[in-house]
Amino acid sequence: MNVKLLLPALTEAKSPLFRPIKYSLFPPLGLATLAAYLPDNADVDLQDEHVEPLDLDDTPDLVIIQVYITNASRAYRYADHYRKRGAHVCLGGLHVTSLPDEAAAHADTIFLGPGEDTFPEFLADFKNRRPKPRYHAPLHRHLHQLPPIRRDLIKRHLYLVPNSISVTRGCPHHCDFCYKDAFFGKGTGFYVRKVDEALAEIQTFPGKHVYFLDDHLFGNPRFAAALFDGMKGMNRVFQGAATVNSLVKPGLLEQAAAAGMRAVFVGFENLNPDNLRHHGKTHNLGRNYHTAIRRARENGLMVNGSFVFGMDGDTPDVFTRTTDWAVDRGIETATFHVMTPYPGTGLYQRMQQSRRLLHDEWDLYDTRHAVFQPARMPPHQLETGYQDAYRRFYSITNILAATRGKSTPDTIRHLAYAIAWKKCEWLWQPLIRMKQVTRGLPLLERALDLKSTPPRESTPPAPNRDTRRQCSRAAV
Ligand code: B12
Ligand code: SF4
Repeated sequence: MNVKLLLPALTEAKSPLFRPIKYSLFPPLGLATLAAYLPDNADVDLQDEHVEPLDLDDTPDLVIIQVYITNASRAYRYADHYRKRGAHVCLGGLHVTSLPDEAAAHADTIFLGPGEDTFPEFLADFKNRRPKPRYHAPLHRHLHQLPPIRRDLIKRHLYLVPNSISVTRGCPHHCDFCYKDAFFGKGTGFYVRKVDEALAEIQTFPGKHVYFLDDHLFGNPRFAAALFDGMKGMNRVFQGAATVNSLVKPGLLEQAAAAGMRAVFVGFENLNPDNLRHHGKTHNLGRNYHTAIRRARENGLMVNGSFVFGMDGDTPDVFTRTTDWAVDRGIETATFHVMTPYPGTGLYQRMQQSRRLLHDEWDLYDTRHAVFQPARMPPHQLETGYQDAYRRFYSITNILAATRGKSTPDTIRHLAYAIAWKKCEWLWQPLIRMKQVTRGLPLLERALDLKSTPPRESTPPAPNRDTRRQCSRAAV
């Protein structure tokens, strides 16, 4: 059997305005996970359009396509193409789960939810020539004794971060703008691998660096503690995501740092507690954002703060207030998003009911465009404010300002990391073109692992006027 696994490029990834490095970071782990269930004698080809031109001139028996919202139109085109060539086409992933009927028009079989149970069931049916048109993930899920992910199918040299791994699925929380509840539905919404199996997979990685793609690496404290314990002495440096409240609590953060964690992605989302409450981000409420950042720094971790603009309480000054706050707090890197109501989420339903959605051009649901009517500004102001926030946060003046009060090693690390990420397209683009991007990995490892010491001050830096105004309203 010839099997083709495809990750079509996100539409924005093909725009000349976007930075190719962002799309050359992670290999298609979901597809490599599914490939593990294929029979040993299958001839398997995995292609990721973010990093290579697709070869569509073949005639596979089975085609597996992963669909995100902004690659949906491409995914459907490729699906139609292969169906015309006689292949059995399977579509799955976040967008298919959100809008199954839309996807079903382009597929022989669609899959709703995670694929660990449904894909092997489909393969058995396919072998018996009785494949169903639709498979729903069961309500009770686990990740025990997964077959080894087919990492041999991943072209490691095409990615900056080939050692990426997911040791959990989902998240224990329920923010209404997030894909999480839409994808996991009423079934188990947060579950973890066996620690030994996760550690065994990490052991196979060459080099030092590991990137955990999990939504909340600290989400199950017992699991996380055992994982970090097992990683101690492996001589790894790693990055992952955690929530504000998990960083504020003593214990896990210290263990993570001792095991090699050097950077953490944190969803601050918004500085206004009314906004957080409105969107169900209750685990951020009443938490001290400053304490989370200070504790991360004291434990030698850099912070990548994630922020969402366009919530109903956001007025046009939200952009400068947020960037000033992030700079004042010394955050190393920031990711900004225009709030985007993904189909299937609570936010989407509310927007639809109140007729605030502007259109359903999924290509533009990329967190860079305003696809709904914001409450307190016109849509174009939300988009330009978002763009200004990036420009402002990553201006050389603000990159330097954000290092204020840091030790020399922390300052060097901060500058190396922020500048390499945002100011070195001239370096990344030729490396990507020459298919040599992995050469950047030792630099990343070294930058992450620069020895870090606690900052000189442990009190919050004096807020500027805007920030003080914000903080008096916010529980941060
Ligand atoms: C890596 C990643 C990316 C990569 C994607 C390319 C790649 N190589 O995969 C890059 C960097 C390009 C990216 C970009 C963005 N991302 Co992103 N990303 C991720 C991340 C961290 C990991 C994905 C992963 O590998 N998961 C692990 C594997 C095992 O799971 P999986 O891929 O989902 O595959 C499973 C199932 O989906 C299913 N499945 C998938 N396809 C198929 C097909 C078939 C046939 C079957 C049977 C099953 C199946 O089975 C697999 C095994 O269970 C996730 C967070 C997460 N924890 O998943 C966010 C995530 C997907 N990203 C997200 C966001 C918001 C974005 C951005 C908008 C961010 C931004 N502002 O730029 C953009 C654009 C996304 C878009 N347009 O839809 C959101 C959700 C987006 C959404 N559509 O709802 C997520 C969920 C993070 C979050 N918690 O909010 N991202
Ligand atoms: S904490 Fe993050 S991953 Fe979890 S539901 Fe909220 S936004 Fe989604």
